[in-house]
Amino acid sequence: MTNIRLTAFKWVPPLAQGLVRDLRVRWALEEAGLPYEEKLLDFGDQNKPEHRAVQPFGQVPVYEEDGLTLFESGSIVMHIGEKSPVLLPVEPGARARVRTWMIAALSSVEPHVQTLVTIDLFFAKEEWAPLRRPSALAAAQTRLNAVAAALAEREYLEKQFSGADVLMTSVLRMLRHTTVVSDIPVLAAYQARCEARPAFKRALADQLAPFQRYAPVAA
Ligand SMILES: N[C@@H](CCC(=O)N[C@@H](CS)C(=O)NCC(=O)O)C(=O)O
Repeated sequence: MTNIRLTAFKWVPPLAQGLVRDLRVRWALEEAGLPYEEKLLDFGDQNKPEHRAVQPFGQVPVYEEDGLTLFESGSIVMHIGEKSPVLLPVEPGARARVRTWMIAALSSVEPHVQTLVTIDLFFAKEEWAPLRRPSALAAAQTRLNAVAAALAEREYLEKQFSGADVLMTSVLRMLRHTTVVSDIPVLAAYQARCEARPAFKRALADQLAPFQRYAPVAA
């Protein structure tokens, strides 16, 4: 019996498979050794009032635990971190630094990465896309080079693997349709190191499993 329930999508198109933000939460739960149940949303369910009541923007993930309901993947990973020193170290200074890198992943790096992803995956055919893309790419690269500089002398964002690496790696994964990460060897090695963790592999397999099960049948 588990008291944790994670809301995710039943199916998403291949371009989003392995990237949907419930993966961050699954990964954190696996690292913490916490079992959970899934609640899988059908297409359109995210806009129903019952889902909007728990996720105001009609998105996933949603995390439920003993009457506590959370949205925002970063907040959820921080909450799970409170239960596991693998995600949030015990020493107060290290704990604060991990939180700092978690926020950095989500507020200093992800927005630039998301801008590039949005142009490439959703607006590539727009007349303005070739004009906007170079500056979006440059902004993402500037932030990623700064992360690479921080990682030059160490394997993880803090001394040991933490929830900050869950979030930063998840952000780097969003660029899988480009060579932006592989062009920065320190970052590529860091992403590979984090993704080699058994907890990540289990989380990814668990996100992908329903997508196989519920894949639309071609007419
Ligand atoms: N800041 C939110 C973003 C959540 C988000 O963008 N979720 C996407 C899937 S990765 C979603 O549900 N998209 C469907 C929609 O926006 O309608 C978080 O980190 O939880």
